[in-house]
Parts: sequence; structure tokens; C-alpha cells
Amino acid sequence: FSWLLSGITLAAKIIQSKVQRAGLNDILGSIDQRNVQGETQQKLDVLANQALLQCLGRRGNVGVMASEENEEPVVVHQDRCHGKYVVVFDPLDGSSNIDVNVSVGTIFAIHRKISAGRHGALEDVLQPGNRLAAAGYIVYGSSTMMVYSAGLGVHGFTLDPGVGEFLLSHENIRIPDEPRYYSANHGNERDWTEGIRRFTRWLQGLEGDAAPTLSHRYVGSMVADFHRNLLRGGVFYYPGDQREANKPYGKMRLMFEAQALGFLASQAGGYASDGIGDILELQPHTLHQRVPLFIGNRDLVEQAEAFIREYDQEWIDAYLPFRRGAVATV
Ligand code: P6P
Repeated sequence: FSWLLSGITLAAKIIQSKVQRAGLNDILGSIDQRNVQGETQQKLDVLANQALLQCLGRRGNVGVMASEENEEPVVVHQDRCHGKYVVVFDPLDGSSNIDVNVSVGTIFAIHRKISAGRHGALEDVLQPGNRLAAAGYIVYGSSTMMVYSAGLGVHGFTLDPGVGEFLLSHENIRIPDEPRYYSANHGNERDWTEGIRRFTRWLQGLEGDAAPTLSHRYVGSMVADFHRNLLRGGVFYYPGDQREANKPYGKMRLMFEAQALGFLASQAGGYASDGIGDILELQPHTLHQRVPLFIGNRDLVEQAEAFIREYDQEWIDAYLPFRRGAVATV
């Protein structure tokens, strides 16, 4: 397992070296290709994807890899009878921020292979988050830090550029009981449901009693926003909406963002929900499935669920078919 992790940290060092020089090496900007999400692929996220595929593909104990940048999982076919792990990753989350020098991140989740066949399959990838063996992220910010859990608490390792190694810097991270921030994109407020609007006013101390008084922080890079709330206490939410496009399932990816970060939140004493229930209990139906996401301090996330139950029955009815897998999210 540590050999697998060394594949991730090697890829992280390669990515970090490219991220910090992106403005110099003409790898900024897009390559005018679109990824499976329909998003313009920035050159750096293509390079990051290649680094992870190569560093993990040669580890021997990785049977399947699934990337947010690839339509389908990559089954590692070399003769590896011991390819017992599945690695799911978003190679460079928040990549639209690269050109403006805002922190970006790599998110990874590690499942154990469950299929009977010699080589991995999609069923090995589409497992619920409560079966994760480990998960973590690397945040490429003022320093480069890997935050990781294998089910025994959350620990932070900071890259020492002089040594070229990640050194333990934050042992047993716990989300503070007293939250300080909430993170949401107010630009989408016109499309929020009644329950989300009331939840937001509650967070701002404008509605209801026992409301916290939080500051708003949102950089539009999930790893950066999550990392701040993990260390300082708070809640990040990207709800579903009822725009005319009617995407009650929102934007966040279950397999590539929500599961890994939900696992870390849970290990640090927090909680992650799709607005109805625990993200880690959700049985995935498709690789690029999207879910609404509320993640951070448990009491704040549970308050969001309460507002949704009270005011958003229409949204719940619209979202449930996607949650059950009766209809695929796009
Ligand atoms: P918006 C990046 O594309 C991402 O998936 C997350 O990193 C980030 O939190 C979110 O989208 C930002 O989305 O719509 O607020 O720009």
C-alpha cells in the first residue's frame, strides 16, 4: 500500500513542479480539447492526468484507474495477479483557476478490487464511499501539502522542496467544533431553492435562532475551499438547482470529488451529504455521476438537510430519480 502511495506522491511532485512554473513553460491556457465533462482541458490538467496514469500504472498493485479526465476507467493489463487496488482521481481540480494563480489540487480515492475476474472492471470503481480503503488530496498552494486518511484519522504532509519529500506537519487533523467560514457561489443564488436560501441566511445570522456568525470564503477551487474549512471549521456547499436546465443533481462529481473529501470530512469528525443523506452511503451508478454536496462541520451540514426537508420537497422529488440511478446525471 505504501508502494502505491509512493506513486501518488511521485506524481504530486511532478505536478507541483509544473504548476509552479506554468506561467513560464507555455503550458498555461487550454489546448482547445474538451474533457468528458465538456470542459475545456487546460494543458496542465492533461499533464497531471498523464503523470498519475504513468506513476500509478507501473506500481504493480493497481488493477484499475479511473480519472475525471477519462471517459472510461483504465484497466491495467500487464500481468499483475496482485492488482488489488483501484485508484480514482481528479488530476487537477479547479484547473480553470490555473491561469490566475489560485490554488488547485489533486483528489484521490483508493478502493479495494472486488470483482472476481483477473483484471479490474467498472464494478471495482463504482463502490460506495463507506468502502474506501483510503483517500486524500494534494493542494498546490503557498505550500504543497498532501492530506490523507486510511481510516485512522486525517494527517497532513507538507512538501519540503529542499528535501523533495512530504514531511508530517499536521497529525490527526480534526475539524474545529466552532466553525468560521461558509463557502458557496452566490452567483448561483437566483437558482437556489427556498431551503438553500434560508440555510444561507441562517449561516449569515439573518434567519432563525442559534445561528453561527460565519465569514464567507469561496475561491472556486474545491480542494482549496475544503482545506480551509477542514483546518478552520466551516461548510462548503454546491447545491442542486432548479434552473430551466433543471439539474437538481448540481455540479460536483461523486466519484472524483465528493467521495474522497466526504471520507476525509468523516474521519476528521465532520460529515458530507447530498442534501438528503450521507454521501458515503450513496451507491454510485455511473462513473461521472454528479451530486449536490454539503460538506464540513456536521451540525452545519445537518442544518442544511433540515432546511431542505422543510422547504424543498419539489427539489427532492426532482432529484430522487437521479439519486436512485433511474436517470443518469449528465
Ligand atoms: P463554480 C472546479 O471546476 C470545481 O469542480 C470545484 O473545484 C469548484 O469548487 C467548483 O467547480 C467551482 O464551480 O460553478 O462555482 O465555478
